[in-house]
Amino acid sequence: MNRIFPPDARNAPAAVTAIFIPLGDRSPVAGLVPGARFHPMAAPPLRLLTAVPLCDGHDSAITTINLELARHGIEVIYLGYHQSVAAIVRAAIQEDVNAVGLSSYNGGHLIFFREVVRRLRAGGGGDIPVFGGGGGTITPADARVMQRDGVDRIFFAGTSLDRIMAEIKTRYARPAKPARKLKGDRALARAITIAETATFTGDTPRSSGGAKPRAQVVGVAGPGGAGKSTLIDELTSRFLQKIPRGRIALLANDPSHPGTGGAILGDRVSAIYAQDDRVFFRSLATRGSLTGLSAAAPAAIEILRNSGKFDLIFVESVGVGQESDPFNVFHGRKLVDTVLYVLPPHYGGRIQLQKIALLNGADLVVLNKCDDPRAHAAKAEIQTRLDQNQRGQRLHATTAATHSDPGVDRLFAAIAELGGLDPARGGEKACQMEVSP
Ligand code: B12
Ligand SMILES: Nc1nc2c(ncn2[C@@H]2O[C@H](COP(=O)(O)OP(=O)(O)OP(=O)(O)O)[C@@H](O)[C@H]2O)c(=O)[nH]1
Ligand SMILES: [Mg+2]
Repeated sequence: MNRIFPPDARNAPAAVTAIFIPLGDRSPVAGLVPGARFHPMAAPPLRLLTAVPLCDGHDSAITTINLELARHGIEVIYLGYHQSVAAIVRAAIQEDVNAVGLSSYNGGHLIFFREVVRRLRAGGGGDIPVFGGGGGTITPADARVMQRDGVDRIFFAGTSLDRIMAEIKTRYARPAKPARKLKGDRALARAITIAETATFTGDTPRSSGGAKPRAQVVGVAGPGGAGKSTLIDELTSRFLQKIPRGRIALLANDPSHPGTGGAILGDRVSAIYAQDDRVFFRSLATRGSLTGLSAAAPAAIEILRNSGKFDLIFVESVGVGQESDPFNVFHGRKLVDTVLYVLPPHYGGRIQLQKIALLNGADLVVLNKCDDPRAHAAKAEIQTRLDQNQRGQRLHATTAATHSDPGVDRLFAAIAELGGLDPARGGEKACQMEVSP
């Protein structure tokens, strides 16, 4: 069965592309945010979560707002439309955002916003302000009721984008302080925020110390659009099926815009299986790091590993180039236990394959998009390239766009075997799966 994507999954890449389009004097090139630069900066960028509630397909307003936020140097984690209260609250807590912005046109705003505030409070995120808008569907009288229910701010029809941006920047800019009272995923999320801030301001992030590490960390790299996020999501579904009592963490790196410093962190949009409390998903913007990972990724990996809460951790790099080595395979200490390199069938030809350094260093190599007619020839070409390495690397062929692809099953089995995923902790079948095709 083909994967059923939230329809907005198609919008996320478009939105990312759109922030690169020159728009006259509003273009990043023309300096929409004068003086925006990555280093040094007094404060790290604001991180906001945005979404549209359940039973609401009006996403054109939030798309406009998202792009404007990114142009103003803000990092936006966009969840998409038709989102439940539970999904919004889980994401807000795991992403440790400065605030949650909702765009609601379905008429259910009084109840929906109140429920988000209530569940945030119940889940340890009561300090995360909730704001939003819905054009003329939210009246000033409604807004007064909503504010009494704990909603921070409603922006009405006719408010200029400049005013909205200025207000968001002043209202929600607050430094993330270490908070000892935080518990569970919020405490973990805050530790990552602190490490991210420390890296950004040039301080050395503190090691989290803590419990005995047991997680297997798998770094996933590959060119932009190869299907890394989709594949990780399908592997997450295998984990949830095979290891019923385990937990999995996903650390998704996405690029910051070099001109504005803003970002639309879109990997979460295609993470269908992250809607489960056994999945911890955290997005990181690269904030000027050109390695393929945020400079805070090593600290974040250490925090997740040392938390002792996870059996498996996937770290997704941004789309990487031929010489990239995001997980430090060739120099110094490898950042992850296993490196998985994903290629689509349209990589070029033999010469391009020769140039991809990570094909020498990867533990697992995947040809994804095997539903593409070019995959047949690509399989033979890549396997020949791997044979030349004389490391016994075997190529995995997957079609991550389908829900029950046997290639993904085999890949998960290989990962489970490499990481010694313990079936006793959760699944009698976990390590009995077939490893070879
Ligand atoms: C565009 C539109 C559509 C488009 C949506 C396209 C899309 N992908 O979003 C289409 C044509 C598809 C559509 C369909 C429908 N629509 Co319609 N739609 C509108 C319309 C004309 C504009 C909404 C809009 O995007 N405005 C642009 C934004 C940028 O401006 P704004 O709304 O003034 O918002 C301001 C602030 O509130 C703020 N803001 C808004 N959100 C947020 C969020 C954050 C975080 C922040 C900071 C600020 C902010 O930004 C703006 C700044 O000035 C409104 C009517 C109207 N004039 O509002 C109806 C309207 C919302 N639609 C309506 C209806 C009924 C429908 C349909 C059910 C119609 C039908 N029978 O099929 C469907 C449902 C679609 C669905 N699946 O949910 C009704 C809703 C009635 C209600 N809730 O009581 C409205 C009000 C029209 C009406 N008067 O009847 N719609
Ligand atoms: N045909 C086909 N499309 C796929 C497959 N896997 C993923 N896709 C599609 O490829 C596009 C990119 O997928 P992503 O998973 O976002 O790719 P990515 O490598 O994470 O992209 P970046 O994070 O932007 O580098 C999406 O439209 C997916 O639906 C596949 O096996 N076959
Ligand atoms: Mg991705």
